[in-house]
Amino acid sequence: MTDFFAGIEPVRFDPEAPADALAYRHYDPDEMVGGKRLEDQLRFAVAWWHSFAWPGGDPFGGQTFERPWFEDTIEAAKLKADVAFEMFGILGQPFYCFHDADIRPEGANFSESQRNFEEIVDYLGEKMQSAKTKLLWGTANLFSHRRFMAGAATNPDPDVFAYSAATVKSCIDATHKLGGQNYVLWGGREGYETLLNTDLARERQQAGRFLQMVVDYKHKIGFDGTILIEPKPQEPTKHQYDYDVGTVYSFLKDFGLEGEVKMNIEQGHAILAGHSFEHELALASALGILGSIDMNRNDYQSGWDTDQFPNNVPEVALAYYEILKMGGFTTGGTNFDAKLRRQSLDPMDLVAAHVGAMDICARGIKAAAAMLEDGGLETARAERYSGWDGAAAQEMLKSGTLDSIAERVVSQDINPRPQSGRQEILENYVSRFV
Ligand code: XUL
Ligand code: CO
Repeated sequence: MTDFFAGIEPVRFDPEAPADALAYRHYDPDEMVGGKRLEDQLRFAVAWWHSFAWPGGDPFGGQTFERPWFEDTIEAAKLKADVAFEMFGILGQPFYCFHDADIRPEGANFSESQRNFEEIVDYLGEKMQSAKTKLLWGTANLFSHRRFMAGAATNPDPDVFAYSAATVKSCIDATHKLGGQNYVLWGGREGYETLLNTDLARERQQAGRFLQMVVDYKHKIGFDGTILIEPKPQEPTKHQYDYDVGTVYSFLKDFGLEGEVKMNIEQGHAILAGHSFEHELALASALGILGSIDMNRNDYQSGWDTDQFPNNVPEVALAYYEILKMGGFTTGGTNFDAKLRRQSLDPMDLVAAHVGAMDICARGIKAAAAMLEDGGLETARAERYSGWDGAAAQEMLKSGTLDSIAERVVSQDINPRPQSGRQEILENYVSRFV
């Protein structure tokens, strides 16, 4: 036991807890919601990087957090793992996620980094034997080290492509070994700062080949988790190739991977792309590629990826509505890719942030389940499109031609009568649940 969380007890569901007590007031893991236990429906995960590796910097200042494991040594990495699993014990959430660089010290070369990584992966494996926490996904950090400054798979230098391929291989191996349920690729620097020095067509080809290699390797080693791409339009690069769900889908089609790869959709990234979270979820669901979510929001004033814990029930409810509508998560879950504000120095801040976020998600998904069960939105949608249920409309869609349709418009004097979209009525409806 470390003393990092000294005095903080495991958090329990207690809707009657005193106002200043740390408790889940809405998240009861055993409550049945939408036909499943809430824990199995939400599938919460803690992100290693923000919670245990991030030092609290911003563009104007460096580290604000002082953590006893902030050293690049194996001993410190093990201490960090001890503290992480202590927090998992306090929160009781079922999953966690990591990048290679979050958990191991960087070595002098690839082989040394790999040895460090393997040692810590084994350490995590041992800890997981006595903890209930499982691995939702692993991923490779191909964006922090300076070698990746011009991209990983899309780098102009083939040696960086090779180094990245070796790194991803080792991260898939580790994810497989730890029983991870997904493997995520977020192309943090797979994009460009300026087109003046960029061969966009070539970089896109490299990214496609890289992803084909990832999928081939997954099958080769028998990893049956889901490969997920996490779209983001920009930051850190000015333009990122995995811009949004629609862009990534056309990329997958281009490289024959649409049946192999799904999406990990992050709330804040959707907003950066000029969409709502529910738009990205609804589109991915319609395309059959909705896999998992990163449930962290941006500050709407700063317009940047501030990775804040969720705190807005109506937003969260509309997101879970799309997830429940598709039948819920399979291998995916709700990862808090969220960091504290840099003044939130105390261990208690870290625990309270997750507890609050889990409660917000519980409220959101319960509202979503109630809306889905009530069926008001689906009935309204069905009514709005009911004209398409008729045989003539279906026939037109299937085998109509512009000239045959034009003939019918004239012969039947088709003269459309505009109908109300009933937006305010539907907004009032949603407000009753959230
Ligand atoms: C960055 C981001 C990443 C990915 C994993 O914006 O979301 O943390 O989730 O690499
Ligand atoms: Co993310």
